[in-house]
Amino acid sequence: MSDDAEFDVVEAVCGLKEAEVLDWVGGQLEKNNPPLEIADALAAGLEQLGARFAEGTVFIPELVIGGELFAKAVELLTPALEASGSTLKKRGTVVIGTVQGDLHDLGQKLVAVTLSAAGFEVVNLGCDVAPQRFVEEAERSGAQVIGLSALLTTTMQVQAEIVEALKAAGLRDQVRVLIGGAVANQRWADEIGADAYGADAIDALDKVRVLVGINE
Ligand code: B12
Repeated sequence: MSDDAEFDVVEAVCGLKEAEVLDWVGGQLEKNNPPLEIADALAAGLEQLGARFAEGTVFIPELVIGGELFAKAVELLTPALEASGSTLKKRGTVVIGTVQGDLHDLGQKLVAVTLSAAGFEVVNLGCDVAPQRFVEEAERSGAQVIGLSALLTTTMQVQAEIVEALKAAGLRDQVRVLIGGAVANQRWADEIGADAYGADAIDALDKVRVLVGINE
């Protein structure tokens, strides 16, 4: 992606400079830069903000404002994200959500809009979603895939609970489980018996395609 050499978007996100960041997003869209690459650059800013939070140089209010800033930027990107994909809603259904106890929903929203743009029907349950809710929605919607997001070490265990809840409901053979979020990885997916792990929105789309058997 071409970039304005003089503008450091990571620093601007960390500095919570909303107007400048949103202007930059508008400029990137005008240059027809790929919306997911723009989102990645913004996410790198949030990651840096998170690192500063971990080392104690920024605090919760900054994380909240950073999250809101990211959400506004993604709103600006959404039309371009949607236009970049097919509009045929017949490739399959994905139920997605952030697991119980976890309020981080920015990443899963980005995954949801990417899947939707690529022609999947997406049921987004939001954040702090109880295991039973995923089970009920998988059954109701006849989804082929459920996507589970977790960003906290304390909530990743809920991903495992949901795999077990699907088994208990007799649905495990009908629905594939895709996990993601900052604390997830392939090893964790293997350990809890999930079908796949997706590192980011593009990877999530690739994995969903494989899970539903689309080869293109
Ligand atoms: C913004 C933010 C918040 C905001 C969230 C706002 C919101 N609406 O989401 C607020 C302020 C609410 C928040 C609160 C907290 N946070 Co916080 N937060 C962050 C921060 C800075 C950015 C997260 C983010 O949105 N990134 C941008 C998105 C695009 O990236 P992403 O979520 O990772 O998603 C991508 C991939 O992971 C993947 N993906 C995501 N979901 C899914 C799902 C599927 C199915 C797939 C395939 C892929 C996938 O694709 C996405 C796109 O690329 C992170 C730092 C970090 N490095 O992650 C800390 C971080 C996650 N938070 C942290 C903590 C500790 C907290 C709090 C406990 C703080 C506190 N003491 O209260 C609370 C917990 C609240 C709760 N119960 O959930 C820690 C977690 C540490 C840990 N390992 O447990 C982090 C890592 C910060 C840090 N370095 O310490 N936080």
